[in-house]
Amino acid sequence: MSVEIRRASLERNTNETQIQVSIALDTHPEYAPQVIKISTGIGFLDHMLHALAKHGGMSLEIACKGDLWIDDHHTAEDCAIALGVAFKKALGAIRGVKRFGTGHAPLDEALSRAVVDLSSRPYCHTDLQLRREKIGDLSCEMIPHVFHSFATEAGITLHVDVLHGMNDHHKAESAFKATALALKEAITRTGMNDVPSTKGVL
Ligand SMILES: [Mn+2]
Repeated sequence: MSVEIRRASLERNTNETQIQVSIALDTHPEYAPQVIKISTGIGFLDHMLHALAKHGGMSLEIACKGDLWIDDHHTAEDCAIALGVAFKKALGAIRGVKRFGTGHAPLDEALSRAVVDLSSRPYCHTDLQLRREKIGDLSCEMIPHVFHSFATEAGITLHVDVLHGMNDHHKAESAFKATALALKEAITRTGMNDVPSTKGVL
C-alpha cells in the first residue's frame, strides 16, 4: 500500500536559459528513494538547492544551461522560477496539508528562521545580512532574489531571516536549510482532505 508521491517535471526554455526540473515532494526508502542532482553551472547555487531538497525531504533534479558568459543573474533567477513552478505543480490543490511551516537551522555561528504559508498569495521577505559581493560564483544580491522568485512562482508566503552569524557561506546555507525545514512542515499531509482555511479556499 503506497501513498501517492506528489511529483512534477517541466522544461523552461528562453533565449537566456534552458532548464529541466523534476521534483518529488515525498520520498520513500523503497519505492521513491530521495534523488538529488543539481547542475546549474553555478557551484554555490547547486550547493544551496541541494541543501533545500535534502532537508526538505524532497527529490530534486535540476539541469540548467544558462548564459553564464554574461553573469549569474538569468541562471539563478530562472532556476528559482522553474523550481517554484514545479513545486506548485507537484503540490496541486492546497488540501490535506499543514499549510504553515516554521524552520530554524543553525550552521555553526549562523542561525536562520524561515516561516512558510502555502497561502496562494505570493509574498517574500528576506533579511539575510550578507556582506560579501559573491559566494563562489553566486552574487550575494541574487540570494534574496532566488527566494523571491521561488516564492512568487510557488504562490507561497515566505519570510526568511538570518538571526545572527558572521560567515556569509554559513548565513546563506542556514537560510536555505531553515526554508527547507519550513517547507517540509507546511507540505506535510494531515491525513484529512480539507482546505486549511477559514475561507474554505486557497
Ligand atoms: Mn556549505
